[in-house]
Amino acid sequence: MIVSKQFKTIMLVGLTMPMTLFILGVYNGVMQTLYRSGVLQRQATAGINYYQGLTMHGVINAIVLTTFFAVVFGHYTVVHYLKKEPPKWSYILSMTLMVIGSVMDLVVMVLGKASALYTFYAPLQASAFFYIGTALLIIGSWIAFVGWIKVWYEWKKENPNSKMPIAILGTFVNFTMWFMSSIPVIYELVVLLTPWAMGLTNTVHVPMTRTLFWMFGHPLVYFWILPAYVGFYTMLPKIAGGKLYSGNAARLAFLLFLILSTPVGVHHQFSEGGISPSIKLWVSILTFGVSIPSFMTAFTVGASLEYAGKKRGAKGLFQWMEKLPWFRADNYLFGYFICGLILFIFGGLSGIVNGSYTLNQLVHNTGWVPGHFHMTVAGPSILFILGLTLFMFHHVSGKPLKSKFTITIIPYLWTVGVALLAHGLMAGGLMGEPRRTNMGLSYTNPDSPLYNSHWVPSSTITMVGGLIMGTAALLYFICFFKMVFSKTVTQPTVTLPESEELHVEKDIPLLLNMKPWIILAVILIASTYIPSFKNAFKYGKPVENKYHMDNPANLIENDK
Ligand code: HAS
Ligand code: CU
Repeated sequence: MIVSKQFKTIMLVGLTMPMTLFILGVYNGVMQTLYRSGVLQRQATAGINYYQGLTMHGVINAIVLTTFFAVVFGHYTVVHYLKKEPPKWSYILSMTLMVIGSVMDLVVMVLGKASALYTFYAPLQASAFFYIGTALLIIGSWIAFVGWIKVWYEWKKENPNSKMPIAILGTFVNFTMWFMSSIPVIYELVVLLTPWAMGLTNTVHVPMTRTLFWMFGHPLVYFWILPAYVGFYTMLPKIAGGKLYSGNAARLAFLLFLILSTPVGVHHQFSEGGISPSIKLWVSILTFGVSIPSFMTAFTVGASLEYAGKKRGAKGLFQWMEKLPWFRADNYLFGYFICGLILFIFGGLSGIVNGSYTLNQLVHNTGWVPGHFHMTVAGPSILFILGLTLFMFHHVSGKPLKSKFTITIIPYLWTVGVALLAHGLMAGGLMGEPRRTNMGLSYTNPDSPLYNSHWVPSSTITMVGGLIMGTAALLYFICFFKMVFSKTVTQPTVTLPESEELHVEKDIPLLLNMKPWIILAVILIASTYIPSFKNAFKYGKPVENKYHMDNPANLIENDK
């Protein structure tokens, strides 16, 4: 479909701006691995200190880039499937708020006034600009969703007998979950943290801010990955040369995410004393529950790929894997999808280790956790973002994609990097290596009394992985910006590969109506969060708190 000039401009801003910031995000990621392995034995490099860099790495890569992408991909999917642009006011206002919010975040992070990490709960404190900026970014993304809902109702009126396309269901599930789960974080940002950072209140309720953050923080990770799931179900079977094995299974998987994503946030707080063991047990069970839609995805997408391989003449149990379109420059997207899926097998399994209440005690706050999440968010999520950013920019701008060979090998190179990085982090983590620590100042520095030789090989493997990821990213930036700075040659269009379904399946009314699932989601959220907040108030209270940025101890408590 041909799109308007304004829509094209907004889409191109939404793709280019976060990708430019991503350069800084990736740089700070590579620097992390140099600090941790002991290659760098100092507090800061080029005026950016360790925690400032770690905050930029997390905020830019995991909050800014992912939110922009989810919105832009949502616009693109809605236009492709519902054949209508969202209302102009919605996409312009949404993008304006998101850009203002991200610029605010960027400025204070660069000035070193917001080194509170991407999880930003108290007692670490950032500038009020950071909290307001982050709130604007999130609220901007809600406004895009309002525009899509309007388009959906118009489409439904014109097509009363058509089902909601799977890609639209996936996008709407994602943004409904995102809206519900970002209400607590907006409350945290605007009502608790901003006045505290401005000095309008003297106290802050630390467990409360942590619980509110994680009520958002877990659904946030699904917000990163569900756009990729939309791609795995609706695009990958076609790209691989096959068909989607089951449309109903895809719909059920998305709806299960809607009900199970938010109530499990407490699994990030298993080590917190203030939350009762019964809540933790319940959350551990629900966490196993939220793995089910991913296991279903492994089955449905795996079966779709097997069908594609067999259509190409594969025989036996495994030959279909060989017959898939690996390393094909005329089908470069395949690499971005399949590499993400392969990493996610290990990312998902390590997540289940984390979710097991007792095993969590072994791995919590060790390198294992970033090992896990680099195989999820730096795996399928980022690879999908990288692949689709090239694809969407190319179509919406009408500019040619150059360096097809390089674009094709980037995901494979990136995957080798992630595999090494995650292996190093997880192996080190199992030996107790801490996360979020500038180990070059201590544990991996032979001159320090804290030196621990066991963590040198693991952090060195992590660094090699980080350098390979950095190289893949550099190649990507060259290819992407080469396209950005080239001349427009075709009309701006919106088009997506669309997979057909393999079987004609009976319609199941429950899978075609989101309302009962939204009600069930609210009930499940209440089942964990009413008792969790009761606990937070029972065992915690607002405390006075003051910091020096370079000393994360409560100076007021220490003075007493
Ligand atoms: Fe997680 C911590 C549990 C999924 C991200 N997670 C994190 C953090 C992040 C994160 C960022 O329960 C750190 C937060 C922080 O800063 O402290 N996570 C889980 C579980 C899952 C899970 C049970 N996580 C994700 C995803 C993420 C992500 C997805 C980002 C996108 N996670 C935890 C827990 C913690 C945690 C605890 C807290 C740890 C702590 O103590 O701090 C599940 O959703 C995973 C289910 C996935 C599967 C895999 C299915 C496999 C598929 C691929 C199939 C492949 C095919 C290809 C078909 C069961 C779909 C075949 C073809 C060939 C050719 C081979
Ligand atoms: Cu989680």
